[in-house]
Amino acid sequence: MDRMLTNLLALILIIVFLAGAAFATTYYVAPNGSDDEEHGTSCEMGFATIQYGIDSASNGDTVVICEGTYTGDGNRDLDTKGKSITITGTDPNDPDVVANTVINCQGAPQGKPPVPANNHRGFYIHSGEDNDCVIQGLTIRNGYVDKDNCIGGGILCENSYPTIRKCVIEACGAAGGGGLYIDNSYLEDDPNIVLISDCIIKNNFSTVGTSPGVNGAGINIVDAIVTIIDCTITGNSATGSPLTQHGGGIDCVWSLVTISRCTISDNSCGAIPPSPDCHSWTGGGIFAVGGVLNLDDCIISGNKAAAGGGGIFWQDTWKGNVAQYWYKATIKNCRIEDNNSNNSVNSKGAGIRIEWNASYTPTKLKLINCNITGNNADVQGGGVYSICEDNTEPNLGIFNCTIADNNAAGNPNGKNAYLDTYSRTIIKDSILWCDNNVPLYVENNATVDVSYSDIKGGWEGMGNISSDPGFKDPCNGDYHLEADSLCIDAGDPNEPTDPNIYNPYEPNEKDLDSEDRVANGDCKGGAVVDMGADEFAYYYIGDFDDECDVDFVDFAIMALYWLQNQPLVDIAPPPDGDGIVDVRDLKILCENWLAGK
Ligand SMILES: [Ca+2]
Ligand SMILES: [Ca+2]
Ligand SMILES: [Ca+2]
Ligand SMILES: [Ca+2]
Repeated sequence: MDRMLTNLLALILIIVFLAGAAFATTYYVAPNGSDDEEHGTSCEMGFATIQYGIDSASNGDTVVICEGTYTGDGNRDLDTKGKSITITGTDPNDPDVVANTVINCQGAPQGKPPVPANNHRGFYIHSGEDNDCVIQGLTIRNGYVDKDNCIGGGILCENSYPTIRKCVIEACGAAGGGGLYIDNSYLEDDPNIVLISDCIIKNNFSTVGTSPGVNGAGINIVDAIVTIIDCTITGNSATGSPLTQHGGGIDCVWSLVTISRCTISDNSCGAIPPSPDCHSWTGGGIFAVGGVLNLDDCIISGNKAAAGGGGIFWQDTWKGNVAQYWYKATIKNCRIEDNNSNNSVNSKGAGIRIEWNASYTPTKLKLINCNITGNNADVQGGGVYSICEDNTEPNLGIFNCTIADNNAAGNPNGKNAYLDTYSRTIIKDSILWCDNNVPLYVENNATVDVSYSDIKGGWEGMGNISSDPGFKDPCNGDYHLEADSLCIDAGDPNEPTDPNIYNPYEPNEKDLDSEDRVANGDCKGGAVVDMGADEFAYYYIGDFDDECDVDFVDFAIMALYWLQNQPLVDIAPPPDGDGIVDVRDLKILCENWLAGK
């Protein structure tokens, strides 16, 4: 580009930036402030109420909430009124400051339903706010809503796309979405999403109120596109209704939801007292129906649901506005462990319960690189339970998963995976192992195609073995492979490039530890995928020829490059060397050689 033109463009950009910066105003709200025009200039001279700060602000402005506890009208039921503004604590990166910057809604003072009902939530976002409407660095506590659909105890977000980050939302309640309720009325080709990042959503509740349904105690998502990243969702509970109740941690219906790097733990749903046949008490950690669920790098642990899906319940049946998507789910690099499903005849699938309705095929759920361990169901399928109405094509794919040591009291077989009526499953490069029973059970016209997997007791299919997988320390939850495991380099030699209908692998695939997915673990031949969620890799410094031994051959390779700049053998000083192969590099080589590595 012409240089003068480039300079001109840069100048214009600077002017535009300065103009924007010049007009952006920061308003302050403080516990001992005053709502008048003289105030709002600092934490010492703040407004009294957050709503006054919001009302004073225009697009691009910032409302700083100074440390302290905010109560009463003007400091709850906050309406962002469509503005692209940032509402922030003084230091969202400091958890102590966030903990000291509190919106106490006083709706549910004890973290449970108040008597009489006292309806106040933290924020009501409903005027088409975009991602530049940011709420961050705040603690929102004790919100409660028992009227107008009884949704969104902490935050209610409708038809809007705010960013909520570095917030704590706790001890809030409503029948739907005790912590947050998000309803976007999602429109086709709408690129907007609700973004929730670095938040802690804990000890919220969904309870009966005046609504028969009780769903999504932590977060309830309906007809929306939502991304949840780096959040902890814990201790939330959906109980108390004799009718439907699901989604202790997160409830997703008709939505496109991505959940990454989150911990979803110790959430629960289920009636008190338990009813023997109710089917609705599902999804202690996550309940997802009729949409797209992408779950990666998450820990789903210690959650409970009476009627299956203690960790995760997924169903394709209900049809919503996301009709242009297939109903599908990808659950990748997750640890689904120690979840429970008890006290119901439908206590099936404590780790994950999957239900299919063939009328919406093609539907698919993929489990990739997941550990599913230590889950416990009263009836069937401690780890995985899948059931389908009718179906002819594969719908469940289990790739590179370790499904071990799950329990199901009601059926001695299929404790790890129980595939029921018409379910069509592919299991590949996986380990299904338990101490005393058959880990995989198939009945009622369900089918399974197992290959390159280690199944206790054996299973027909290409490349399958039945050999103790050699887990490192399974009693303490460590399902990594020991160096002598026969699962190492025993997966499909064509993976991960072998095309199949699921195409489960992406470029630069990683295992559950985020280590390279295909590594040469047995020091023979080339790199072959392992069975299970862990890819075992040797790495010996000085083993330049990758045969798992530091020896004379490696010494000879180093000699070849003596006093040269050769990164392959420049191992000193660690980690990246210094551009020359000399006596310091030789010292490390010799140390590892003598150590027998
Ligand atoms: Ca390998
Ligand atoms: Ca690994
Ligand atoms: Ca070597
Ligand atoms: Ca060196």
